[in-house]
Amino acid sequence: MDEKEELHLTSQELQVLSELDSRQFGFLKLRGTEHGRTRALVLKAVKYLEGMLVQVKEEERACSPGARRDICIDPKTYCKLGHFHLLLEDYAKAMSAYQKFYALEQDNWKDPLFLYGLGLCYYHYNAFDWATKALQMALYVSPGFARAADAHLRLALMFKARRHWAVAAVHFRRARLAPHQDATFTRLELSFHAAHLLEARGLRKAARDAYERLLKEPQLSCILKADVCRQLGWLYHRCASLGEAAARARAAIWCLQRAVDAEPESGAGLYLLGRCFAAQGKVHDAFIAYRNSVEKSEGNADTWCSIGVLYQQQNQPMDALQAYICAVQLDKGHSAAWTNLGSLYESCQMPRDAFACYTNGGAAATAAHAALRQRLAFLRAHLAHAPMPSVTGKRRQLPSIEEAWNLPISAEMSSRAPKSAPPPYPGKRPEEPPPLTHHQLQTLQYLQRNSHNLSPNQQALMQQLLSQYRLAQAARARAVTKSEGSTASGGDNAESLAEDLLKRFSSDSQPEIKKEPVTKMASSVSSNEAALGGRQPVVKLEPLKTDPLKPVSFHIGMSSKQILDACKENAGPPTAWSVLGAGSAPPEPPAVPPPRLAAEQLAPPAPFVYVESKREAFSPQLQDFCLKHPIAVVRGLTAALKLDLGLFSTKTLVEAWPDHAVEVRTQLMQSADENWDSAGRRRVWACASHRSHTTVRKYAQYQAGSFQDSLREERERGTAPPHSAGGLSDSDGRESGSGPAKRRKGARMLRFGTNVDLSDERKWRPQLAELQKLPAFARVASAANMLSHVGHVILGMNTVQLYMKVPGSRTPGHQENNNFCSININIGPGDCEWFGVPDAYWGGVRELCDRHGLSYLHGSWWPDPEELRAHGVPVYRFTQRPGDLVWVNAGCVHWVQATGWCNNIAWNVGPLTARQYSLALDRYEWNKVQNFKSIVPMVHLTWNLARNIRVSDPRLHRAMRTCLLQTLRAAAGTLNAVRARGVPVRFHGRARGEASHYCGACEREVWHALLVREHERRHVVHCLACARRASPTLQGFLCLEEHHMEELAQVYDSFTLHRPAPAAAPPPALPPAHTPD
Ligand SMILES: O=C(O)CCC(=O)C(=O)O
Repeated sequence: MDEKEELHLTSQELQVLSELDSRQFGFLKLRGTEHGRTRALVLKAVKYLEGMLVQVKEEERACSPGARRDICIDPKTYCKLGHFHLLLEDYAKAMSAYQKFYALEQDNWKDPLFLYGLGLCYYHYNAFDWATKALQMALYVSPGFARAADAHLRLALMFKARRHWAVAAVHFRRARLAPHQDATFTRLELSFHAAHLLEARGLRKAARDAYERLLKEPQLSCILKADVCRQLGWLYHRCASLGEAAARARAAIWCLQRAVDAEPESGAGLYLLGRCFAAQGKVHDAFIAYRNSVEKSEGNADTWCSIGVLYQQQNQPMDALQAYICAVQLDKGHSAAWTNLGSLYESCQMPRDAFACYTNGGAAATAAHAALRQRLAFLRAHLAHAPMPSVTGKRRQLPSIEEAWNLPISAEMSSRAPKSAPPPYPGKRPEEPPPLTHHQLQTLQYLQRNSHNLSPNQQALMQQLLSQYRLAQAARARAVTKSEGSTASGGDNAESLAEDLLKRFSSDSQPEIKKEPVTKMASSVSSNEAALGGRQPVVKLEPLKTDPLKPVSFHIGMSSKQILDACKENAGPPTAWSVLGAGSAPPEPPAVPPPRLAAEQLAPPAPFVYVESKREAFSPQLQDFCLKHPIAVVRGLTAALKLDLGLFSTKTLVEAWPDHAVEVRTQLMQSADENWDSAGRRRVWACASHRSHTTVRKYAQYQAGSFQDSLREERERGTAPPHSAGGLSDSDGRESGSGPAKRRKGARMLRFGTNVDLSDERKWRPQLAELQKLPAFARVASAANMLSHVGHVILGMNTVQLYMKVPGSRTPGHQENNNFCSININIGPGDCEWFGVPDAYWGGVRELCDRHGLSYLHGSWWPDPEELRAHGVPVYRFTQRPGDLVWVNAGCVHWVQATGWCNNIAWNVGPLTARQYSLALDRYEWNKVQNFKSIVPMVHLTWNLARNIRVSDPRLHRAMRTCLLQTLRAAAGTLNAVRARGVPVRFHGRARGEASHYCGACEREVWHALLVREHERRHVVHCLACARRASPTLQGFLCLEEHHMEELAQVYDSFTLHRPAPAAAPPPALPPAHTPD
């Protein structure tokens, strides 16, 4: 057939192709036979597009520079090509096409179909960081994305694999909330993943209950039932907390046998069954299970390793050796098999080989195994003086490790079945080259042992046998690679399932295709059909559906009438409603800014100011000083204002409200600039703590008891109490002598009483009244504090929180919610030690969190200041004494540890500055990308600020007016969409002090049009995107309007730049700043 004719695309074909993109991935499986026609069409389209691209390139090459070209490539062509390759599961080509689109199209970040496709490619290649970024961006630009369920599930699995439990849970929840018909997985599969998350987090009873609930589901597929039974059986086997040993053993075997029955072709269940039998001493049953497992999935190093263990226990060292060799040949990094081999050699008095095997086990084996480290050290010393084995002339019980490695395995083992048990190796595969016979093997073994002393004929025979053996081995290895994928779930690690599932999720076991797109008659497509060689833009396959409405460009100079009139025509797509302005991409964590800082700049002295009088306390210079620095210590202020800090002492609190709730964090006691894992072995950033609750009275008893204990201990040691200065204060009281040895022996836990809510004005009137004495910029509530304009309580932000501490109590690293500033006063009597990183470097901190496998927003981390400095990130470090106020400026990353016994009080403030507002809004957007709830409703706040204040700073005015314009547009656009679907719209209004609303699905702020639907007898608010995803026609939704449009229009129009009268002469200056002693 003529090439041109072959590549002719009909209008029907174009119509079908126009509907294909990354969204069909997982639904339309073109690899199967079922969709042969569509596959042929997609292949044809790929050929067509590639032909076009080649032609363009050739023309370009032929053209003189600057000459007019008849044909141009629309970047979208590459994107479309990427989608086609993705659907054909040609990931390398898809990736390359998407990368090309990325490079050519500046606004690539606005295209959710591209981002989703790119994310799927990265996911396929296990590039989790990139996949996460692409999928997060797809959901950011299109929260109602049709494939949100799949995107959330993949994000959840990736976060689970990275041990970011909290974020994984958020994504599982969101995947569950997405409409089921949009997903390539079933609800039960999702429940299984969520149950496994519980298991991985160590919540074993909850995991067991969740698995058992799943087993009661009548709709459970066989594959899922096998997964659940396998996981549950193994859980019973591993976890002593799940009951008495014999009952657990029975339950484990029962579950694993059900797993095998449900999925007889999988080796994983059989392997675990073997492990359980072996643990119960049922050697025969264990061998049968292992053998069956090997038959199903020969290439599993875990199984061979366990077989080795069993042989070793049966005193069959040669068989054990060969099984271990099988394991390490399959997985050269299998540290358990190497370690077992080492101990096998030791038991046969072959220390040199033992040493080699232990060493091959690698750092992973020795790091987790103190006895092994000792053994290695011993062997190293011993071998240095030991004679070579050839010198001793002793008969060896086993071949050396080199010999064993080169020796054939399987057939050798076939003649050495454990007594009364069938051999655990697979039979010969017909397609494999014949393995050596037993006699040939023995000959080869003999020749190898005597290789230094062979005649030329013998040499030739050895080479021939060796090459035959290697061919057979290679064939076996090929068969192994083809056989079932990893059965990592066999390991002791509860998280191992994640990787296994990740693979499965992206491989052949996807649910079947739901539908093939129907070939419709083209209605909108033009009659001139595309043909290869036509002089036309290459976007022919792409935009059949374009927005018929003329796009309006909105700007802050427009009046509300102009905006609302324009919105009647076309409010634009929701992607254009960003509060940062249409076309603005969301912020990204900044790289560490140049230039590289010198050593002294990396450890700057903390900005410090001493306030001596009330006048200084109220001077504008004090506020300016604070606003100028990322973090600052203000000493003397509370004394100058005669603040009665005793009102916040433990004694007063107990007298006032003894039963008041206290959240407790149980933490490991450590020195402030170090953070060790719970075993005291490694320095880490992960800052683990266990959460519980108590009362003020009980915590007070603990706090006092802890102090008394410390006094007693010090008396017994005959030294002065370390925390005695100034009552309980200890300015330099870092824990001494914290080497690993001391840590392991003396690891102590402590309890930190945190987030004590002092918001209730009826309960805490005297305390809250006392804080009114502070200057306005530091007060909990003031007209100059943005957070006072929210109009409702945001606990801990525009209300006071109290922290009750014993030495070592830690507040891990963080920026304040939405980058607001914070005020913290140490009530005493002890000190606190603070660390701070300026806002500009927060991206550097986040980068290191990532490297440590920690989630910056959801995780709990305690940075190592030296590591930060080595990364070019400056770190402040200072002591906060009783009475000191610490000012944390917008975006400053900080972490705090008590050195003595003390209480602290803290709250947030928002100075009315452009910097504060922009940082808050930037974080508001970044939180959306990261699926993290912004607890400051920035849109609601912006409108209230516009109602309440006059702004004279042009930067602040522009940023706020942009937000007002964009949200007015969003309000009008949402109402258009709602009305077009016939949804009833009712005025609801806002009650005084009413909390802001958030979408029940995506947790974004819903400011004006609340789409409400009843769910489980509760009315749940949705944003437009999530409502549309739940029901494209918005059926069952009601729209509640929070404001009158006329009022919004009036607020918007009145929000003009204020031009103040010239400033009066400045008041006297503060004394110069010092560094704290
Ligand atoms: O006193 C504490 O531990 C809490 C410190 C803190 O993070 C703050 O006040 O912003």
